[in-house]
Amino acid sequence: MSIDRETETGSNAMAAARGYRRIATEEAFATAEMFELYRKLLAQGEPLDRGFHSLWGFYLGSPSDRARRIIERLQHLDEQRISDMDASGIDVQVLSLTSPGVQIFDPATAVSIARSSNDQLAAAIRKHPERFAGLAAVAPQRPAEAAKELERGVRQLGLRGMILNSHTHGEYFDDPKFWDIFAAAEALDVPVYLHPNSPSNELIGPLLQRGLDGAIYGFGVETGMHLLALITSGVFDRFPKLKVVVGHLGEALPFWLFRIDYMHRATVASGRYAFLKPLQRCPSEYLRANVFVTSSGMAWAPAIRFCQEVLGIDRVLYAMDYPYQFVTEEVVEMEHGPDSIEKRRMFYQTNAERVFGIAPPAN
Ligand code: 1DF
Ligand code: MN
Repeated sequence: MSIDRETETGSNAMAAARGYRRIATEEAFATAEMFELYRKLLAQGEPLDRGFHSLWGFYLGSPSDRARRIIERLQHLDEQRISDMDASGIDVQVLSLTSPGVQIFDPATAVSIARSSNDQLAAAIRKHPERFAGLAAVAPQRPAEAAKELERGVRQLGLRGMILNSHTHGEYFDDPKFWDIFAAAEALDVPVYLHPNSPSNELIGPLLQRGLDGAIYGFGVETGMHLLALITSGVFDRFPKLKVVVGHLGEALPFWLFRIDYMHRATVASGRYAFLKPLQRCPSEYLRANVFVTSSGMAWAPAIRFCQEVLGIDRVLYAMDYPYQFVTEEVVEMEHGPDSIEKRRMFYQTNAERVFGIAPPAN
């Protein structure tokens, strides 16, 4: 029996004893090829994107333990990653190309790196089909080609949806020029994971000055605003079956729902912005109908329970955010306390199986 088979059997046995698998849904990888291009962008004089330089200037330039461990782990798509999963009790990782993925590149480079990273991801999944699933990277710089690459990723490579890393050179997906991408996701019935990016050049100023542009808060400001902008743009009226997955417990939006509903209604009714159009439903209804949230980076039971209460128990999924927040003790956060095994199973396993179309284990 090979080492692979042994660890897969080990993970199956533990999941059976526990009563469910743990599926982690926002888990990052990178390719050597992409990092080489990131290094070239960083070496150019005037930064094209200040957030990119802040984030990747740190990870690819810092001698700190954190940066070096993360850069190494991002590039593991084989036994080393699986041994980290075994050590932390993760049965399945849903993998996606780390942020901003190809969205920082020129259009032609973005298209080509998206394809090759999807091929590399699919090869890793073929080798470890019980442990890995994946989301396609696409180049929004070319929306029609992004739609085609999603289709190839889903139909030919077996990927379970797509990842979009918030803004692309300051452009947001509420712009209808990108909506071919959403049309494709809806038609293929696969989810779009709206993952953070560093705030765009227009948003980042005061955050960067204070060292708050990263995952501590800037990511959430950028990505929560982006999700709200999608909702208010009417994208879910246009694509009512579109499913969007958002990490970090919905980038704070669940906590804001009451105020957003009230103020959206008041703002539209007063005609304050001609372009802010009435929607078929109130903003919170789209969050409950079209959005799923994951617990990436938010291993905190009160916040997770709040989301389960206001969004629904079927809309909150487990995620770790490996390797950026690889903390074994955090994995079992929702296994303390009074929740039933059925509720835990939904959080750790079955919601992810349903949203990402991941087959339950064979036996
Ligand atoms: C960080 C966090 C970086 C997350 C990420 O991708 C990321 C970080 C570059 O801590 O710098 O995906 N995260 O989702 O929280
Ligand atoms: Mn992440």
